[in-house]
Amino acid sequence: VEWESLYGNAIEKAIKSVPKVKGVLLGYNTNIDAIKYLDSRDLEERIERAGKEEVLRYSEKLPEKISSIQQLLGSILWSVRRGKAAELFVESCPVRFYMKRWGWDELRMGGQVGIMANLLGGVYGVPVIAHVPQISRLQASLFLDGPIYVPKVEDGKVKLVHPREFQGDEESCIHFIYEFPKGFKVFEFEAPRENRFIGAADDYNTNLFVRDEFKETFGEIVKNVQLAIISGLQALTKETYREPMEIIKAHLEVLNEKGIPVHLEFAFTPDEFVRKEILKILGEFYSVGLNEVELSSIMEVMGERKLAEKLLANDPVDPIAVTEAMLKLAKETGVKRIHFHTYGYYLALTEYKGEHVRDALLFAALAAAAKAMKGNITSLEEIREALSVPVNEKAKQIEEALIKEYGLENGIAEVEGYQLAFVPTKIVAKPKSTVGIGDTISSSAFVGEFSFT
Ligand code: 8BR
Repeated sequence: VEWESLYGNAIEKAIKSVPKVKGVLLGYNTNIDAIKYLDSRDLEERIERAGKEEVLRYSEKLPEKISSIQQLLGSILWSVRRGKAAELFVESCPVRFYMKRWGWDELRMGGQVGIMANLLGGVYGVPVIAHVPQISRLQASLFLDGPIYVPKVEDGKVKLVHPREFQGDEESCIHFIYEFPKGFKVFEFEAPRENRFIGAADDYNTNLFVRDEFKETFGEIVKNVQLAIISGLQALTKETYREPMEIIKAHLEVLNEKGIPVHLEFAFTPDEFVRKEILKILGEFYSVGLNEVELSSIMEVMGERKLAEKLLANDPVDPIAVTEAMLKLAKETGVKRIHFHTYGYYLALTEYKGEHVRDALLFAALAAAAKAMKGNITSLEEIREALSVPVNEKAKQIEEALIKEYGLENGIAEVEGYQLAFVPTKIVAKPKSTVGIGDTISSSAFVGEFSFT
């Protein structure tokens, strides 16, 4: 297959069609990411001051949540010692204040809704209506210019305004991200690889708080959109899922009644119980986006142990196992479109047929490569530059396997009545950043595909 020429066509098509999409609803998670690059001397001094013995204890075993400075510093040290990522809720206000005073080196838009709003609205020029649980000045300042809106209710009427125009004096939901490089030294410890610890000073996204505007005037708000993307369910637990799940179901009902396709961006959901609950409502969604870890975690709660293991056993991920898992998921839930992405290739299993599905994946792969290259994309046209990134060599064996198993042709096959679309991706050798690439891939493919029909 001439992938390069298919790539060229896909981006030209996207530049023409994507800006014509009339509106996308984005729910529910938006926060502020505050990134702090750790300094060993500073961290050691803080640990000494807080009491080394107690801090070291928490670096052996993570607390469930953070209620003291010793727990905060111990949890950071836990991550450093293992080179592992971890995220904990910061419950205590004095600890939140301590973190704020400690400061940050960089502020970034966080939460899938925030990231997608800036990409779709700020970069692609597609009007978006975003759910922003708390609109503080800091939060509002992280939204790009462009057709990005939040609903504001005045005298019982909904108006759509840019988050900065909302002039909310609400809380800041800050996720403090403490980053360290490989070899980072604290006392006698040394980080085996680079990673981060996240302390979430955020009472809203962690429980999937839904604003009154969205509860009371949802029918009104969705009059302005053709598509919807939902995310943020990953934060829920067995204890907190009940109320938000009811709200989501009600929203899905309204969206489905109006014939608005809804995509679920499935991020890794640690609580197995919640994963099962999500599985129960997946059929109400038109589409779902996930990676290999997420697909494997779903197979696990579906009782497909072997398949779950297979999905994580090979690098690159075995595409036959992925297809089997997607078929199981589609048949079990009735979801019409499953978009799988992994390092090196993407697959889409759809109930319907057409090359536009594959072309949207190609557009998404270019957007991902452009983002990896630049850290941030500033225009749809700029994505063209990613055409220069070579197509992943390792994807050849993946394509071969799919040709042999399913008779794939030009990246498309028919499998048990579904269409399977495959694309090899472009991999940037030295990425500037990989934060938010998954969200870029999923939202670009979903909105792109819709614009191509
Ligand atoms: P998740 O965080 O949802 O797994 O999304 C990350 C995705 O980013 C991967 O599936 C992979 O396709 C893509 N990606 C990564 Br990671 N590094 C990349 C790179 N250097 N160039 C292009 N895509 C990349």
